[in-house]
Amino acid sequence: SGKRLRVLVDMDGVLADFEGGFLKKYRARYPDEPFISLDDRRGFWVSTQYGELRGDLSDKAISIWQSKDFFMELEPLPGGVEAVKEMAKMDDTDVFICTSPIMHYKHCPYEKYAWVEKHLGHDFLEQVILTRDKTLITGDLLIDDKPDILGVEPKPAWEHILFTACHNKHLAISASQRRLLSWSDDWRAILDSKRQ
Ligand code: BVP
Repeated sequence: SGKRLRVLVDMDGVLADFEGGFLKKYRARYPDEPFISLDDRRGFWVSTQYGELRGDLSDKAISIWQSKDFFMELEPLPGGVEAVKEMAKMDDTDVFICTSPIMHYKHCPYEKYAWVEKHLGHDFLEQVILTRDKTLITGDLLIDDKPDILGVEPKPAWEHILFTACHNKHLAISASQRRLLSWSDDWRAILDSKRQ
């Protein structure tokens, strides 16, 4: 035994189905506009790929996640809530949800807290970190679907574990980087590999 293990878990694309929720609401709101199937998604930024499809679709995409109830109504990704609950009960383990709210702040920060309360319980609100710069947060692991996590700290404390998502599954990753393919993958072994 050594010091406690600190695990940072991203929310959108790791615990909450941002991509699925986006596509469903985009198609409902803009039924006559082209869309990108989840299979054809490339690149972290949905708005960028929609803008490449047609210039005006970037703003239409952005309008979806800026809308009331978008973040609140995201479905949990399979096994994520259960994994986080199990992690939080493990000896010598602290788990935090580390998520970047959008800058259109009317609904998103509130709804992220409400989502955590609904799916993980009121007490879990103690574990929520909202930050636009994850490099400032110290931890042993950061489980996140964004391939490049950059900020003002050039040497973040955490090891980034790339959580597989529709937009990153085709990416070649460096020899040193590790992936978690889904919550059915062996996340316990990744945690154990960081314990002293
Ligand atoms: O809350 C999500 C939505 C937003 O960025 C946040 C990513 O947070 P993390 O997963 O890194 O914690 N977002 C915004 C855009 C475009 C904005 Br213009 C996007 O295309 N995709 C996206 O996820």
